[in-house]
Amino acid sequence: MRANDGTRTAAEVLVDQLVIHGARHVFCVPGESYIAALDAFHDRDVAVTVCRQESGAAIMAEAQGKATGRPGICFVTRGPGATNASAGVHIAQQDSTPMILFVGQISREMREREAFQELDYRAVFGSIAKWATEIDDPARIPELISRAYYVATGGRPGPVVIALPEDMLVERIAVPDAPACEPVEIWPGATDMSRLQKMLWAAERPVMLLGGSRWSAAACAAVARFAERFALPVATSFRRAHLFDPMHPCYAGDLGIGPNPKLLARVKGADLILLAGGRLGEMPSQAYTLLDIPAPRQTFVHVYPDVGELGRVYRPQLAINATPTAFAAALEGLQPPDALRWSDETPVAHADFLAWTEKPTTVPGAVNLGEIVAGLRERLPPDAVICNGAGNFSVWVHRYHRYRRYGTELAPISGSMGYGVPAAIGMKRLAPARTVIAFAGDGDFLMTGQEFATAVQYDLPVIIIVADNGMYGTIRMHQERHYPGRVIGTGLKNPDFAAYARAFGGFGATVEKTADFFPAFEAAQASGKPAIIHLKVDPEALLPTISLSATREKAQAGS
Ligand SMILES: Cc1ncc(C[n+]2csc(CCOP(=O)(O)OP(=O)(O)O)c2C)c(N)n1
Ligand SMILES: [Mg+2]
Repeated sequence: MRANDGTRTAAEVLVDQLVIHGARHVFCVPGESYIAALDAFHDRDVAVTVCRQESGAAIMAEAQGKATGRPGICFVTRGPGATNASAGVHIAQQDSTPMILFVGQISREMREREAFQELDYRAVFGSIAKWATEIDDPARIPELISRAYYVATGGRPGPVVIALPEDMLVERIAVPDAPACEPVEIWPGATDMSRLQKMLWAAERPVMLLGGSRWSAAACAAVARFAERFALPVATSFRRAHLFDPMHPCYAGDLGIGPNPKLLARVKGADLILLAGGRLGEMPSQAYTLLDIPAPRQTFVHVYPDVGELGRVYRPQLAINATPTAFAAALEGLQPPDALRWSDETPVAHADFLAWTEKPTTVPGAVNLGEIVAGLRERLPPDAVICNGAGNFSVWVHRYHRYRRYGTELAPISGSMGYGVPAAIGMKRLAPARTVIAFAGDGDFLMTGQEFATAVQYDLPVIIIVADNGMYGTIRMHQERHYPGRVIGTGLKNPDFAAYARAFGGFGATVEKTADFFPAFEAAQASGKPAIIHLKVDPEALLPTISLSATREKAQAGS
């Protein structure tokens, strides 16, 4: 109950700041260390989602941050709560997602004795968060929460970790609120844009690559108009395919894991690369082999919202420090040259993409994940959100799904297993009317599968498709490549995932043939419950392009 004397507890001040800055959701696992903050949510218009493990809670918050561009909020307890949540913090860091993790902390007077679950959060999160701090003085809560929002959303977004001493949270204070944070746009200069125009006018074979965060539906639409006016082939970076409509005639494909070799050749052969928003990290650069480091052979234009990234790996001819949203708006002012020398090539690039993704390859076994993903294209609304974690199963998802709208892809750039299930739950909590699907591997699913209970608890009918091949397939693949036939530590004995779903109060179905998937999917939708569809996938179906035995034989033959 709040007092009427103009004072608030520190916990109340904290929760009021979150509301002012726009937080409407919080994901948590409770702990006695921050029970005063939990209580302060009691009378506020914020949906609190209680989770089963802190990694799930942190990933749900990260997924909301990814989906909205505003910090996802997570509360966990000290020590083990914080270390469990670190999984989500690392994802937010690598994926450039705004997020704030609040950690209950021991009382101030016990510090430095290694009290129960005591950790130094500045030290623990120092290298994986954008900023880690502890609030000692309740009077500074408005200032520090405002700063946390600016840090999490500004420049290249990322996670902030804030420790809250238990005794601090119950202190009473009279302090004014801070105004709401307005994320800072960084506009490209007129000189930058005219230099870019000149470079495009001089180009013969330009390619645009899109990646990173800080986009919006409007920015993606502006880029699509720019691409159209310049007839520019556009590719998307690893797990950022939703930034450009794949059916747009300028779309050249997805630079992810196992990309279309024709796309790689096109990027290598380009004379100008315009990289907007992304970092061209290890995955999209194919282990840093795509461009020369530090000086790409191509004319390289890098647009990024953090100067620290410009020139860090690739030395750009033109570096533009700008947010993707501002840069996309500025593109409207560029004029195409009279003759678009590359315009005959753009339809070829798009045709290469269509040919690569149109018809799934045949794979060993009765369940073809490619056909399932491709079959869902026709059945899903264009705003359906597709989530996934990490594993070879995701190669089929990224190759055959068509992310038609901005914000329809929630996938870990950081390659963190266990991402898809909590991401789907976080997304469904945010947008209950949208269709939300998670693809998971058998290994991937059980890293955070207990959050299925959270989906049931909050009545969130997500559909989780588990591709069960009885192994940590990706690692088995690397094993067969490097140590053919020497299988160790990669086999899995799995539960009946459909029965698991039913035991939690959800819908479950098992699919052993591709054709049985679609009726099972319809039944899952009709059930109105959170659902798991257990796909029995043949372990021989290692990748769309190669079987398990062929991988082994190739390695044994030394090729
Ligand atoms: C949290 C985490 N732990 C370990 C890994 C290393 N890893 C990458 S893929 C993979 C196996 C994935 O297995 P599964 O989910 O069954 O998918 P599959 O490859 O079999 O399709 C592992 C262990 C990782 N990426 N993330
Ligand atoms: Mg597997």
